[in-house]
Amino acid sequence: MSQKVSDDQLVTLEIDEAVATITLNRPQKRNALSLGLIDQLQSIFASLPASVKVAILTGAGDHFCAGLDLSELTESTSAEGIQASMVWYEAFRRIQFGRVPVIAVMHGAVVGGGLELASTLHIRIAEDDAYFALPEGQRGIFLGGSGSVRITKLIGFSRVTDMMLTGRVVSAEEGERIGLAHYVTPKGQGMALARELAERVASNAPLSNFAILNALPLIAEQPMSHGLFTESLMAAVTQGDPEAKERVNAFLQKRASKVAPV
Ligand code: 1HE
Repeated sequence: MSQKVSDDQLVTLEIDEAVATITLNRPQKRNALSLGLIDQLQSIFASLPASVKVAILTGAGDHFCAGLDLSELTESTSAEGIQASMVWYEAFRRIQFGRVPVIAVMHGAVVGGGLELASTLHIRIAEDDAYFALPEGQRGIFLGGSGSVRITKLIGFSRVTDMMLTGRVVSAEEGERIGLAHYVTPKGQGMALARELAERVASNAPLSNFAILNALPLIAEQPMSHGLFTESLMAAVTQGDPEAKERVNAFLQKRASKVAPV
């Protein structure tokens, strides 16, 4: 589906049946995340029609995202900095704990706040020219878009410490190995894989996808006894749904696909 994009559209949206493709659209600034862009991103996620079951998020141009728009820091006070972080946190919370699973297709720079955004998303595909870095130390600042919580959950605080202290750049391949990406594809093939995965995600029962997005991260933070109790409740809710009954019967009656080896 083609569309006309105006200059003030910092994020674009295309919908093809159940799949929304959302694109950071500020390539001249390497998709740097200004507060205006974060605001548009949040609005787009909030306004997705019910027909959309999965989203793909990517960046226009040669890079996924160059992180925080550093031009916003030149005049800002510490108090304004805290407020800006709160805006990012709220936008990212709504994306991570939303209705719609989001698949990232990353290429070029995925740095600073761009990696914080990526770590908020549910499935991450890196094209083989993608690279990850946390140059906050070099800029004299600190993670401020949830990275010290979300990125450390993905790769551990020790690796984040190394990346931040040394400015180390992590390749797509290493990123996949340590957990920054789930998949690596050759350059230009990330969207094709994302569409294939999106179809699979969209074919799940909506209640299962809800549980994966909302219960799984909460359970991961709970002590074992609480986690197991929460899991049992979520399992019971999903199992009791008519859609689960139909899907289980379909398998038992040999109407559903089997799990096949790769
Ligand atoms: C920017 C930004 C930005 C580019 N904020 N304007 N992030 C960083 O420290 C990464 C900074 N960016 C870079 O290292 C490079 O720009 C890239 C490796 C991403 C891309 O390089 P390149 O050669 O393709 O582009 P460029 O020539 O460096 O940039 C093109 C333009 O984008 C240029 O502006 P112009 O007016 O001279 O054309 C750049 O100034 C501009 N630009 N990146 C503002 N980030 C919530 S806390 C999170 C904290 C962080 O994210 S810290 C990490 C910030």
